[in-house]
Amino acid sequence: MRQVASVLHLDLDAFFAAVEQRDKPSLRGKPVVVGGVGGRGVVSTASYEARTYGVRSAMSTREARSRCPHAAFLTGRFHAYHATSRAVMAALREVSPLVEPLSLDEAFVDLAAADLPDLEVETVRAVGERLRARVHEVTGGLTASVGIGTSKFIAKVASDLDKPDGLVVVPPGGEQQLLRPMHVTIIPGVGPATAERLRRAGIHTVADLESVTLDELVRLLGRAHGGGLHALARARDDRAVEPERETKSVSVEGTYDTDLTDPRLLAGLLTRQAGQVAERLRKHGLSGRTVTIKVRLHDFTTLNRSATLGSPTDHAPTIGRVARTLLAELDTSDGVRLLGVGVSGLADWVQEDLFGTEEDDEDPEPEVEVPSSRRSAWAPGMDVVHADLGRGWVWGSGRGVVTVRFETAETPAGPVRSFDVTDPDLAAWLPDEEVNDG
Ligand code: TTP
Ligand code: MG
Ligand code: MG
Repeated sequence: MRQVASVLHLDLDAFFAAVEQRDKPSLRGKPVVVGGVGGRGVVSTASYEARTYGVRSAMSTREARSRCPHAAFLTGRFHAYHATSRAVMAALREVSPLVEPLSLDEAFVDLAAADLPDLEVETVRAVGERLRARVHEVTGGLTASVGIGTSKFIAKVASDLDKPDGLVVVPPGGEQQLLRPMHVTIIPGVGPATAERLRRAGIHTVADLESVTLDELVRLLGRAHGGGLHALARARDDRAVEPERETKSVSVEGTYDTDLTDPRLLAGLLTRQAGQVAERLRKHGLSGRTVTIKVRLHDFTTLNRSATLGSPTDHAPTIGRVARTLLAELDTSDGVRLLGVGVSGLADWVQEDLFGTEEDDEDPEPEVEVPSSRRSAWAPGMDVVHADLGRGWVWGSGRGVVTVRFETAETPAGPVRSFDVTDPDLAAWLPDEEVNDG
């Protein structure tokens, strides 16, 4: 715990839903639910308008539909979330070089490394307010909540206190007073199992926890865990803000209209993607040691698996082999809707002699044809472009008809038009692929 409130935590409000409302003006101020829209789908997040009906992250979409039937139910647009996240992280790095992203919408910023005259409460509060305004600006209107305190623990607790669109500074010395009435699950590392064990011992709040001796806690939870909780119950937290290493990656991914289950098809797709990644690595004169696959399952859970090689590669068969091995370790029997391959930890050189003689090792280009289902090809929320009417998004589809609302972040709420699902003038819209950071 520091003597000054110099750890800042920022978390965007209703992140995926807020991006959807930004890009779909007709949904601003309305209930929006983002997640799996199929029968077994799960909610990723809900706009605050939808939360008033009790819709929450991780709830089944079926349950969400029954609680808020008039909400817009959208599948995710990850390219938009990634681009928005990159803009936010860049804005945070304008404040301090020490930024530790925790997820797409959340990061710690170490204000002690920022160029500030002092770290008084009023100074850091002003920094927090300026940062929130800057995030609003670079994201095209998203709001963020900020917490500032003497440790990561306190900053993170604080950013949640006045959500959405809030800022809370916990002044040095105010930590324990803040934590005492809170439930023990506020403490990082106290999950349902630990909370249950504490409950049986009559410990509910942080104040209860604070009154328990170290010996007793160690007896209850073991040395490491008990010792950690003893410290955190007193707001003692010295974890440093650890900036992300600068890693670059090249990746290729595809999303599919139907859940793919055939293992040979999946392996074939990975092989083809590995070839595309290798081609792009070569085009940019890059190579990398870590091969990653990304798999989104039928229920919208996304898995990333990676393996690190002994030396950098830009060799398609090597990338393909590693990717297929990683996939074989996952249970994909219920179907896959997104598959991707990436290479990261990039060096701008390849260890020449390793691959120079292996050209005849190329895997043959696999025959892969992805089955498409007309019905689900137009997922609600996805971006489309029409030859005459321009850009819009899929409002819904069924019975051979797809309905599109023609609007973008830069337009007013736009008109709705319906088309035959096979209309050649209508196509999915995606931003240009790029070699991306992170
Ligand atoms: P959160 O920051 O936890 O949630 P949020 O930004 O939607 O809402 P708020 O912070 O205002 O409470 O998560 C960020 C994004 O991560 C969220 O928009 C969607 C995604 N996510 C999931 O896909 N599944 C989940 O279970 C959770 C919690 C989040
Ligand atoms: Mg958030
Ligand atoms: Mg978050």
